[in-house]
Amino acid sequence: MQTSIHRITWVFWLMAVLLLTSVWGCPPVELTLENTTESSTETNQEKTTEPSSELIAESQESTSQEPTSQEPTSQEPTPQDSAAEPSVSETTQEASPADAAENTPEATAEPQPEPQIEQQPEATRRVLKVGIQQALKKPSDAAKIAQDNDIIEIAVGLYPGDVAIWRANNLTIRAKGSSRAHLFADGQSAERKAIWVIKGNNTTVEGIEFSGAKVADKNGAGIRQEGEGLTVRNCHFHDNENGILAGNSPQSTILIEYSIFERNGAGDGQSHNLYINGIKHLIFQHNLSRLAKIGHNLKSRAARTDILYSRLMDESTGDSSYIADFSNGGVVVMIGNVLQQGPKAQNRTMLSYAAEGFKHTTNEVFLVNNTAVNQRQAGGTFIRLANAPTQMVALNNLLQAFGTTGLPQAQTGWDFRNNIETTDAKLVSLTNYNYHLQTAAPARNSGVTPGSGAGMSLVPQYEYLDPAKRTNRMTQGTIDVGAYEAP
Ligand SMILES: [Ca+2]
Repeated sequence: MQTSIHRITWVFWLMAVLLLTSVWGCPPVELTLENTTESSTETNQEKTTEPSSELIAESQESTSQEPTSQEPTSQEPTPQDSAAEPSVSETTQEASPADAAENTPEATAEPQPEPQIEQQPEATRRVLKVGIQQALKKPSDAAKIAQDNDIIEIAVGLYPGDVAIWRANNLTIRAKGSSRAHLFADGQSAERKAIWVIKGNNTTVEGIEFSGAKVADKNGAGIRQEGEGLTVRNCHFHDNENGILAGNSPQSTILIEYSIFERNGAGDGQSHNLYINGIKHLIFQHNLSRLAKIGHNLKSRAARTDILYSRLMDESTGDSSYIADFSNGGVVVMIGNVLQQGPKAQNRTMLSYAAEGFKHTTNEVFLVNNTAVNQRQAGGTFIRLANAPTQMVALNNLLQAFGTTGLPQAQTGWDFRNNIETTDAKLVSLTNYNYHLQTAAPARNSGVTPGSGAGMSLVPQYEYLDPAKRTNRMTQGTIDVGAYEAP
């Protein structure tokens, strides 16, 4: 008797709940479950229908045929951000570890070519916490349920064998804690491509260490970027087949700053510390890229590539092919970098331009206040122009030990001034790669004030500060030649 009364009561309450649910809609918890299910279904479908390495592949690496056009570009709708919200460049100033000691760089009114990826104010964004203390134990747990505009905070520590596909837009994925969260591939990969495959647009990744990515086609990457728009800040990519591998995406801007790339490369010459395919704009600033294995320390097929205030070096043991390769030409801006070609470099060329022919409408080169040292005994060429750009500007570059193969012969209309090519630039230390100037260095006060080009001021604002930081460049009399102003 009591049992059947309980049953009737229970049925009554169940009906009441069903009625309320149909009036007011599903409770939030069911939404989450739905998304999770949908997301994992997608994953499975993709895994079965998408070939593991549809893109890029460097099979065409050294040929002049059109490479890499089959990468699907991002088709996601544009995110619905409000125009009034803070841009990523503002966030940059807050988040960078190097900025605390700086004066305000904005005072120089430089049109820094940074991407304007707009994000919602942080307070309005959902935060997913990841870590052994949390419900979400691993980054991949968060990736399965992440929705547009989420912030994913990953407790620092080691996450071996955890790989993920990020599909939502406007994600900020960052380490929580005083060091980096380390994602060691440990034999695993997402879609047989990478530790993280990023398919969403406008993703920001901060404070993550990626290592050990290896896959069957030897293009295993720390990050495989397939969406449109990416910011990578304060990350470390090492001992992968590629640090970052980005597919063709003609409207995409990628900003990489305060990050370290080392010992990436499968050793086949077709995988690199970082390999950016046909995007709109790559901005690589305040980074360290060293010891790429047989491949390049940086390879870009972007319509425009800015390499600013960074250190790219083979050092004594590195056997990279090029320090930087701009295979399809485009606009290249290099300001304030320290570059070194080591004794074990595979190729005599340090910078290679348009070796696979032009692919973009504007092809111009701007080299300003860089310091480059060749230590390859068999000789080194500072820059090889396989196809000549329509405009080239080379000002205040300091080149040591390139012999007769430093800068190329300037063509009519090109602007080559105040470059110093010497066997001994009197740098502070070659063995420690400290390219500041000695007191007697001829580069002191020997420069010319750079004007503007590529839509920006070419005047150097910063200096590279080891490792992967920056400091303001002082003004001290006439501008010095090279990447550092002497006090
Ligand atoms: Ca000076």
